[in-house]
Amino acid sequence: MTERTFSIIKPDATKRNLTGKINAVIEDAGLRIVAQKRIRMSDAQAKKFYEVHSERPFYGELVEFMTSGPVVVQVLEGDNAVARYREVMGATNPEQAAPGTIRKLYANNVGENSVHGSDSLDNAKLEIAQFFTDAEIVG
Ligand code: DAT
Ligand code: MG
Repeated sequence: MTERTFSIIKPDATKRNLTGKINAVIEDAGLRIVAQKRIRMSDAQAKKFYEVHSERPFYGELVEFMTSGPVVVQVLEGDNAVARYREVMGATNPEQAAPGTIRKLYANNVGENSVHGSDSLDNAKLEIAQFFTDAEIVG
């Protein structure tokens, strides 16, 4: 089934000029970038986006990291895009990520792990709506 998922290229990756390389992995995997913009996430945006992790010990560090530099927010479209992008990203901890995945290739560590991808179709819809209007998504 054709789906849309939400992606973020995180500050550790934009800082190392890896946006194009990561986009190449995404496109080579058969996912289409149907919306994309480079933004600086505000403290309020990052806190809201990661609210589900607010009780975790790394929440403060995570919000600080996500606001530490530019990010590229994206909408990806394709067959089973939510699960497919999770595969392409690799495990949260790059040490556990499979060869060829974005995190294996580029992540610094479990915190600075280069990319975000939605973990369910429902969350994808909510996350896309936090950063894009319908008119900004061109399929
Ligand atoms: P994912 O990004 O693979 O969906 P998650 O939703 O469990 O992983 O966590 C969200 C982000 O929080 C993750 O990409 C990086 C950070 N994070 C997760 N576990 C962490 C840990 N043990 N130490 C530091 N940061 C962590
Ligand atoms: Mg997650």
